[in-house]
Parts: sequence; C-alpha cells; structure tokens
Amino acid sequence: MKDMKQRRVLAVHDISCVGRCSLTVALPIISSVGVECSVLPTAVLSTHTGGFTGFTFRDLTEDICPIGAHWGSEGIGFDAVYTGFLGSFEQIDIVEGLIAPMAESGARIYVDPVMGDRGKLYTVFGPDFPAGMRRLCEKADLVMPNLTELAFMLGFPYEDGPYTREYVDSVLDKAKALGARQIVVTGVSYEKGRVGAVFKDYSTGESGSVMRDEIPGYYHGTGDVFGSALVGAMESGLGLQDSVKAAVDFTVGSIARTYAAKTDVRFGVNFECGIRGYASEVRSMSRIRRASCEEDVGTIARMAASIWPEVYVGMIPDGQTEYMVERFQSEDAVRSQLSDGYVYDIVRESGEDVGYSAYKIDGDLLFLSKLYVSGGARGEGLGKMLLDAASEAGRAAGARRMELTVNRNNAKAIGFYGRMGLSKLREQVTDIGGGYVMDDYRMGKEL
Ligand code: PXL
Repeated sequence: MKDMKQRRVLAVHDISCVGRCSLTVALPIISSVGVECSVLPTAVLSTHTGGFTGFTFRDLTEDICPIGAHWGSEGIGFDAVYTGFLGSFEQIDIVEGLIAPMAESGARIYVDPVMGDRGKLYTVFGPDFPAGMRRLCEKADLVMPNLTELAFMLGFPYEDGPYTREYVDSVLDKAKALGARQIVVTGVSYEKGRVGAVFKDYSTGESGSVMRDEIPGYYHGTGDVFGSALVGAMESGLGLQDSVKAAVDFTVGSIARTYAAKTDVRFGVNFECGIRGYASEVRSMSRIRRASCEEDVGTIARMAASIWPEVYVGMIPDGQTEYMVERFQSEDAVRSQLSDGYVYDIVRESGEDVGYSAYKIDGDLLFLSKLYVSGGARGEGLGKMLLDAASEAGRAAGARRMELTVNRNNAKAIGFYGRMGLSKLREQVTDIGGGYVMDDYRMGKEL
C-alpha cells in the first residue's frame, strides 16, 4: 500500500562483519518491531575490535556527506536517528553536521556514546574522543551511556560497583549537563549479583531502574543489543520505563542463552532466539501504534462502524451516520487519507484495539480530524493518551497549534476537549453531500 506511515529510523553505526554488534544487530532488532530501519555505515570492519586481533578497518567518513546530500536531494527524511560506534573524532563532527538538520525537522535523536567499558576507553580511541562524544550527546533527545562513558564525558573518576543509590542519583544529576531530555545508564549495580539499567527523564522527573541477576562473564555487543531494543521499543510508542524493561529483558535473555551454550563470547550474544519474544512483548505493551498495514485499515474501519452509530445517535438525522461512516471511514476512505498524509494512531486496552485518532500536520497547524474510543473503554484516559500522542507528534514536526471540529450537540466531546485545553474558535457548517451538513464548532489550542 502507498505511503503508510511506519516510523523510519536511521541507524548510524559501523558494520563489523563478524561478532554481532552495531549494524548487524540494530537492523534485525529494530525491524522486528515493524519499524523501518535505514542505515548509514560509518566503517566496515572484518570483526569488532574487542577480542579479535588483526581486524581490517575501512573508514567510510568520506562517504557520509555525499550520502546525506543525496538523501537531501531526494527529500528523504527520518523520524529518528540512532548513533552508536563512531570511528574517529572527525567522524563525530561529520555525523553531528548530518543529524543537526534532521533534529531540527523533528527527528528524535538517540545517541549511544560507545567508547569504553569497565573504566577504560576502547584501545582504538584517543583521549580527546570523549569531548567529541559529549558534543554529540548535546544533540540528543535520549543518551544511553554506561558509567565508564559517563565518567569520561563528565570528567569524574570511574569506580567499580556495586553503587549506593545516592551515588547513582548524583551521577544522574551530573549527567543532566549533557543536555539530553532522557538518559538510560547501563551496567549499573546496587548490590552484588544484580545488574541492570537506570533511567531518568529530566523533563518530567520520572526515574527508576530495572535490575536482573547478573550472569558471569563479559559479552561483546550487548550494549548494541540493548540500545537497538530500546530504540525499537521507544519508536513503537512505549514509554521510557517500559522500553528500558523490554530492552533489559531481551539483553539478559540473550546473555543467558549464550552463557548456557558456552559459545565463544567474541561472537556476541544469541539475540536471534529471543527476537520474537521481544517483538511480541513490545507489541503487547505499546498502547498506541501508528496504523501501518492493511490489517490496521480494516481495524479502523471496523471500529468506526461500531463506535460512530453509538456516538451520534440522537445527535444527527437518521441515515447521516451511515452516510458519514461510508464516506469517511470505509477502508477505501481511510486508505486514501493515509496516502494523503493523514496519520492514524490506534490505541489498545488489554490487548484489544479500542480507539483511534487521525491527524494531519500542515506547516504550523495540526488538524485533529478524528478521535474515537469505544464505549466500554471510555473513562480510562485513552482519549487523552491519543490527544497527547498527536500533540507530541505535532510539536516534534514544528506545529504550533492544534485545531479540530466537533459536532455542536456533542456536549461530552466538547467538555473533554475543554478539559484538554481547547477552546471554541467559531461555528462551522460543512456541506458533506447527500443532503447532509455537519454543524460543528471549530476548537483549538496552542501546542
Ligand atoms: O558497540 C560495540 C562496538 C561496535 N563496533 C565496533 C566495536 C565495538 C566494541 O568493541 O569494536 C567496531
């Protein structure tokens, strides 16, 4: 189908041909949750640099600008960018230049400042490298360093764990200086034998941790398995806490499988056998998803056919609801709106699709065209969730105000929109053919 709105992520990492890290894990993991994953390979190595000797390294820094220029000339854009291992200080600068305009046009930026572990920088990096990574972090919405990388970027001495909660809180406070709205720190331990990730959203103050039993040994590529799973979950619409949980569980499962098999750890971890479980966990946890396949179109049309008659009964003349459902919410109508730039979000409750919104962003205006939740699921905050998701998407794409139309007799919806901060702008009558009109209020608010 044409122009369905899957999210498109650009993964900027090297390709280590053997060893399961960087792009060879980002691609399958991000794809597994139905998010489109494009790549920008920064270097090609025969293996990763941890544990193999004599690996080849072809630097692709020179190709980055022409690749970006081509995308620009074709109008190719990304909803998010996820950067990982970068080969040189110069490469950081160039990647920063490439992603700055993407960030400005609303792409969410995830930066994993891959540099070191267990208190040491990887041997391929010089002492000036952390300053470069720190600059890149300033461009990010979410950063995912380990404690070694934080220590190098922020200039405090690295200490081995376990750590006190006060110590980790003080590190999270210091890390605010990196400038990202959200942070996830990996490899944190509060007690011997338990390890996991802590997270904080500086804009809301939400923070927490996800800890699991530690598995003995050191496993290559786990930072990339974790980062890719985190990006896949976030881009599927999960909140920070749920995303961290999904990523930790997937990573720990991959390590456990590898530990049990006693395979050579230089080849990375067995994430492949857990990828289905991860994808289905993300899917079942994500309350809101963007309609992106033929099945979703059928779901929306079915929801409309059952919700609309219930909403509009007694509000508009007999026959008008059926007319409007057929005209605006048939599968063909939904398909053509999707091709025309409308985004449909579907919300689920207890694993069932129970409502949806549709909106279109045009310059500084986000027009919310539809917002419906089925009778049995009302009063659970799902309408607000859909409205918030639309507002956030609008803001990220540069919209400054939201507007919608609502039937003048629909007191419940008018009340709801009022509570959500929208006010009446004017009355609006629209002739929709078939002898019917829509007698609406136009409502709006600043985003
Ligand atoms: O993200 C880990 C990683 C990625 N790419 C290369 C690496 C490593 C870790 O050592 O060497 C080339």
